Amino acid sequence: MVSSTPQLCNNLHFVFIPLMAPGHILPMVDMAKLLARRNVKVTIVTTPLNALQFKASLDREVHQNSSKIQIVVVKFPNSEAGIPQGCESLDTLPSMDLKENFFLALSLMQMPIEDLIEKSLDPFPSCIIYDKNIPCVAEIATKFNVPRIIFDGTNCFNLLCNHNLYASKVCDKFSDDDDDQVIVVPGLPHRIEMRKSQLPTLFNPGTNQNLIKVREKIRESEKGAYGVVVNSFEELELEYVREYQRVIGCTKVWCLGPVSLTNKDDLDKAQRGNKEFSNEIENKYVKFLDSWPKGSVIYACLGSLNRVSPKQLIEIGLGLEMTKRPFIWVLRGAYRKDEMEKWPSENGFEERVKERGILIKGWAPQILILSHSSIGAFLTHCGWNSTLEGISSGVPLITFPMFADQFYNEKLVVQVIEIGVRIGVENAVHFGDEDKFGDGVQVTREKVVDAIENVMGEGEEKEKRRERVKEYADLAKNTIEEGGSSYNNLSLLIEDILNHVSKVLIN
Ligand SMILES: *[C@@H]1O[C@H](CO)[C@@H](O)[C@H](O)[C@H]1NC(C)=O
Ligand SMILES: *[C@@H]1O[C@H](CO)[C@@H](O)[C@H](O)[C@H]1NC(C)=O
Ligand SMILES: CC(=O)N[C@H]1CO[C@H](CO)[C@@H](O)[C@@H]1O
Repeated sequence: MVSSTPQLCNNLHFVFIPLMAPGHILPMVDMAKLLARRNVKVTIVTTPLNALQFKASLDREVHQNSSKIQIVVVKFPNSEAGIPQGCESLDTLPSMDLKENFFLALSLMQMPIEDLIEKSLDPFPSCIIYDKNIPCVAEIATKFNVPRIIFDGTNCFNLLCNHNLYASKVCDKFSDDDDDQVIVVPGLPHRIEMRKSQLPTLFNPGTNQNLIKVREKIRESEKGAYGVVVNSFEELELEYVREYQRVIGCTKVWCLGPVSLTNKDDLDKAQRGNKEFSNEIENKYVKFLDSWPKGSVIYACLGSLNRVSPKQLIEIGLGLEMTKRPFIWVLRGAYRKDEMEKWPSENGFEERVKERGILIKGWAPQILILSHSSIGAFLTHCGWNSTLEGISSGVPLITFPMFADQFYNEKLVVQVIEIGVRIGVENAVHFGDEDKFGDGVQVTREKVVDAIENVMGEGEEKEKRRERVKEYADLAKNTIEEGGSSYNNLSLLIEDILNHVSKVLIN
């Protein structure tokens, strides 16, 4: 076991290379902390501006827990890739037309990262854990003969759906005009029906040839990975973990989540991902939440990359108003943001709801809010990190998926683990398609109210759903403690790399 070989363990060095986008970096930083707490040296490689985002939280970690974790920065190739200075992450790109440039920047980081590995990382890396969206790491790992492990950022349900759809080629039978037809995802324990447009871009490649090439490269580079680490846990989706492990054969699957539970104390919860977050604002939210009864407040947040049209967002706001229930509504959105930020005051909304509603126009301390006992429902875009944070906090979900893996996550939440209710989104809104559906309203205020009542109201089914999500929250807490499956998987991962390193040494 790990503990019986302390010297070797002392020589282990895991290198993390996260994708520069908050939803991707934060879970990887948490995973890195978990490893460092097991006495394994960890280096997180990122760019200067991204490093600033989690530096405070890491400093505290070093101070309080483990000095075995460090950040090493590599310059972001702004000018070489044609991306404005000051922008080093996917969510701060001034326009999504620059997405291609962003992927170019990632590939340009290959050389500097190789340099770093060759000249400055000590001990020499035992393995690299990286975001699959940075496919050049496959070449780096091959060059240095280091095992590479993919961090995927989703769950095994997702991975299995993609794998089975891809392998069976069922999507090829459907053209884009066939969007009313449902595709049944083959080989799953549940009957999961999807429309083609709701599937990730892998199956809806669009027309940008360069992006299609990038995606193919990513898909290609997934082959030959040593393993996959997943921010999920076996108690949540055991059938799917087992089946995914079975279909991908010798690539190992370690479920290590929910990694956000590493941040136990409130200061860390609030500070996560935001260096400037102040106690004053935190106190304001906590005071508001303290003033409402248990399970009575709605938390609505559609994520940092949301593509919802202003008209649709307004419909959500008016729905929240109609419920007469207290709420916290996070309005940070990437699409036509300025327009939307003016609406609450110009329309009089802010004034009308001021006794029972808080609007957050910037970053929100999501874990801090969700883990407060007065939160009774979470209206979410179903990004995986948010979904998992909701589940881990024992809060039932109202699902409003938009694109990428979000429709899969909706199925998992509503149909597989049955802890949420659909709000009724039918059409995916991919980047660039925001105005495709007329004024962009898919979900009326009445539907918003219905879904909220369906989750928060009285009744046996609703009560059961609330109990179920509380049970999953307990399982989530236990799984990362000693004896839990995620805790065990982390031990097994360390042990596996240790064995691998010793074999390489012997040969
Ligand atoms: C330090 O680790 C313990 C558990 O190992 C955890 O409860 C605590 O929150 C950690 N401290 C910080 C600052 O993360
Ligand atoms: C993760 O842990 C479970 C049991 O807790 C085990 O069945 C599974 O094989 C482990 N995964 C890996 C890749 O070792
Ligand atoms: C804890 C964490 O990583 N939360 C992030 C999850 O993703 C949303 C965006 O989709 C961010 O706003 C959260 O900060």
